[in-house]
Amino acid sequence: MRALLSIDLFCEVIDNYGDAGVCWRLARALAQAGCTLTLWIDNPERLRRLRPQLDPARDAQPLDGFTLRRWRDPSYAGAELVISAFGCRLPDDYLAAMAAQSPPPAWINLEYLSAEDWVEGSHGLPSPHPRLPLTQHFFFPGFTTKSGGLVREAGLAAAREAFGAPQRAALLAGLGIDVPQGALLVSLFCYPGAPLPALFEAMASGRRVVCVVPEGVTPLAPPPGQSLTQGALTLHGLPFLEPDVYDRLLWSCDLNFVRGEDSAVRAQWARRPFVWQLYPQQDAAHLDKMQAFLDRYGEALVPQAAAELGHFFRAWNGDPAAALDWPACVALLPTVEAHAARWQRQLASLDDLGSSLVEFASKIR
Ligand code: TRH
Repeated sequence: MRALLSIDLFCEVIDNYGDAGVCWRLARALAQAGCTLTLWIDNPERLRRLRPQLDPARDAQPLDGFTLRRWRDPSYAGAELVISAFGCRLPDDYLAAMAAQSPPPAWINLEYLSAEDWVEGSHGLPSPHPRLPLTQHFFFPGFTTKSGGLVREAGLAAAREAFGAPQRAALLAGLGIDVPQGALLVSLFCYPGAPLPALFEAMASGRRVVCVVPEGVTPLAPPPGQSLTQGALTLHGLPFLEPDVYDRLLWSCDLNFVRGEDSAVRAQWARRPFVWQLYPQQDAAHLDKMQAFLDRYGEALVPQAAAELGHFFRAWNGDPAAALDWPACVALLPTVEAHAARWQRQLASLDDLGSSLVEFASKIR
């Protein structure tokens, strides 16, 4: 990372855990890299699901190397980089104070993750403020050198490398997960619209599967600590895990169903096969986003495997033209597993999002 910066990062929680999760993860990575960072979040209660040690009643507190503040009348205190996550609007007096600074801070709008081609043309584009002498720049995470890359904190690769069979066994024992010989271990994190009954029915009549489901994902799964077996399928309820534990669960599974943005990125760092349910959008726009990702992800797969994986993704994401073929998905796993490791290496060769942000901010300031 080029230069150490002071950073204000603003996060407005819209729904679910992704807004808070992405911002927390980025804040932690930038703090690890030596930046002095304040994360202003309007809903610290939501972040508490991920970081149970935080106290939402406090206006300011240290967390994971940065300062967490409730977003309430923020005052600009000279940060060199200001990041508005996902287009959130900064208060006028805060903007006026930014504009009064000489030179003004670099100001970045951190956008949602997408593999679509237009991202490369929009990444880094300036957007002058209509009244103030300030310019905001659009910054896109992504999968290519023409984007900002993905959050990859220091130590992730080493931790993943050091996680072998004994660590996996200890993790699963600690979570009360029993995987019989020859069974597939699958983690499930999805939106309510996912075709779960069809998936569970297919799993129940195929190869033995242990499907672990964090609390709050679906009422079809048993509560944390309990299991339910039907045919070849055992559903096992888990608590909502702390992010670093969730990572290790992703590293441990034969297949991970993930959703939204942040869990999908973690599944890619996990080097394991995954199925991604995108955040549902109006007019099925998420299907275009999904296809754009599949086009990139599937480039180095043999065409038939890429087509079959694409078919399963489409069915899982609600494309009525695709049927959910679980046996085909299981048959693909060895091929996709080898591919997932190649894909992870490709992503790891890109600059990570935190480094790209700091580099970009140093250039535009
Ligand atoms: O919760 P999400 O659906 O968040 C979504 C998306 O970010 C979406 O793009 C955005 O528009 C919307 O929010 C507002 O899914 P996501 O992004 O995977 O975030 C979940 C976070 O929760 C992620 O940081 C992983 C974490 N997690 C845990 O830490 N422990 C767990 O047990 C589980 C299941 C998830």
